[in-house]
Amino acid sequence: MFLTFQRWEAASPALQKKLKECPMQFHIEKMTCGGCVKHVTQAVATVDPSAKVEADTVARKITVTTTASRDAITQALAADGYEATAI
Ligand SMILES: [Cu+2]
Repeated sequence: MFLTFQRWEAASPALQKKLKECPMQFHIEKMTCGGCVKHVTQAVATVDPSAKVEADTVARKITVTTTASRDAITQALAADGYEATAI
């Protein structure tokens, strides 16, 4: 019983980190090619270097999995010339 509890405690911080990493989607009108995706990914990395970015240039959408806030991501993208709308 005690051992089980200890194991749960050990797993708990990792689980909490995972829960705080939220996927969020943005529409970026100007993101039309791989070059744009590179810029967008770099802009997101300035806020959270471990963020995951999945881009769809056809739908002009990105999915960002990050611990950063939606506002921080939007601001970083705007600063790089890519106006992003949270969807
Ligand atoms: Cu481009």
